[in-house]
Amino acid sequence: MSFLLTNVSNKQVLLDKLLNRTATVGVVGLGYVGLPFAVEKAKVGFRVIGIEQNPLRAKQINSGESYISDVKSEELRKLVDQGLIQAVSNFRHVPLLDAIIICVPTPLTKNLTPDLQYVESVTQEIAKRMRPGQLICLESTTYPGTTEEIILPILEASGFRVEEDFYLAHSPERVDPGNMRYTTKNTNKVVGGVGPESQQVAETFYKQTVEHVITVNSAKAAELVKVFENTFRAVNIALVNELTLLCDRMNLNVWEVLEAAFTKPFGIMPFFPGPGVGGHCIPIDPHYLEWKAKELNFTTHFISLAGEINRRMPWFVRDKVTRLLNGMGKAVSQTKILLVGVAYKKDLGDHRESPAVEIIQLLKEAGASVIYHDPYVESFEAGGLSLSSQPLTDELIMSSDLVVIATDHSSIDYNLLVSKAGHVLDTRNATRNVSENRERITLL
Ligand code: SAJ
Repeated sequence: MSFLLTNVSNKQVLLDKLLNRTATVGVVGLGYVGLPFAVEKAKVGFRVIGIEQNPLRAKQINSGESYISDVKSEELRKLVDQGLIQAVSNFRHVPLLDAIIICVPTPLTKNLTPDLQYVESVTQEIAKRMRPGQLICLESTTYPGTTEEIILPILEASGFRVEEDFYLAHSPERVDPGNMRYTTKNTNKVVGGVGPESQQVAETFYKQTVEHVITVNSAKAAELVKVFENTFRAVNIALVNELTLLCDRMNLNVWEVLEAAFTKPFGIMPFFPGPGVGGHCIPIDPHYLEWKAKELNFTTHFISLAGEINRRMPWFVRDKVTRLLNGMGKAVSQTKILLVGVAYKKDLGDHRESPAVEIIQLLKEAGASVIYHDPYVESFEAGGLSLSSQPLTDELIMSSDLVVIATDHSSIDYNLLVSKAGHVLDTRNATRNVSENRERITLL
């Protein structure tokens, strides 16, 4: 009888706390997923404790300073001042938490295999301090099976039992950094519990802040939903990148072809070529599925091929630069190249996995002197490079043998850039509205 009562009271107590917003929510990892999530939970009245391993970031949060462009500091400061958000750099508060949401990075190793070290280490820390009546939910993108095969055993090593003492689910993050239309609050959220009790608790939790919660029958299904979403993008981006390589050989303008193709009012979706695929999602997440499929003796051809084509693009850009300079009678090793944009996508300052960094490396290896301008990236250290953004002056543009547009930031005056440049290689069709001096522009 006592077991039955405990079980019913565990879940009911937690559900009541979630419904009346008296629950304390823990968010492990206050990055581009965790911090917006923490703010949304605090805005509806939950007390949120962010567990952020970087003490500098934790300090910034506690002083109401946002380092994520999608979170405004004044909004964060208000919630911190109300005592609704605080950040710590340890796991001491775990026993106080009713819901613990894991939003840590899931990178790849050098040979494209999943690196779950952050997920495993935070789960270990939680397992040491967990208590009955808690919901643990993984939001990090990962291969199907991670929640049940990796997280669950670590948590149950504590002696507690899932579905009875604690509840476990996966709810993939769906954050499009810089997207002002779709936010953490209004983006449909998929939720999959490891069992019916966990499903009910997780669904109740997310319904407190997300307008539409979509439930699937397992954590594994929820994990696959997300990896499919990113694979869908990687494959379609690779398709238009491959078309770009073919159009280069056919001497056709791929941008004109695609623009015309996307006038079809049904059965197509716009994707555009680029200098490669950056960010911490699209170039990475599909390989989590590729790796897991191999365990089942299954080859995910589309993922492998898409990755191979997308990773080829920086090399194609270097090849195009070499041909352009050759046409000017200039050897790459004797030239000065100005790269405009190093962020992995427009109007953001994130340069992680950015193809622009690899393009700089390749051009420097070919002997070129390369400088960059990016209004969002003051300086960066990556791939053995340590560079700072140079002011985009007329002199800088005119003194460059070639300008390469690698990121199509909206704030750049492309008319002015082209009017001052000797020649521009535009890998993003950022100059599509430039009408004068078109002869100075080569598109990818
Ligand atoms: N890219 C292209 N051509 C395209 C679209 C994108 O070359 O047509 C490049 C971008 O320049 C960028 C990379 O691909 O380097 C990734 O672009 P992205 O638009 O997918 O942006 P992410 O990775 O910041 O965000 C994506 C989300 N984006 C969208 O859905 C639009 C979404 O896939 C995920 O919610 C998110 O990753 C994530 O966290 O998984």
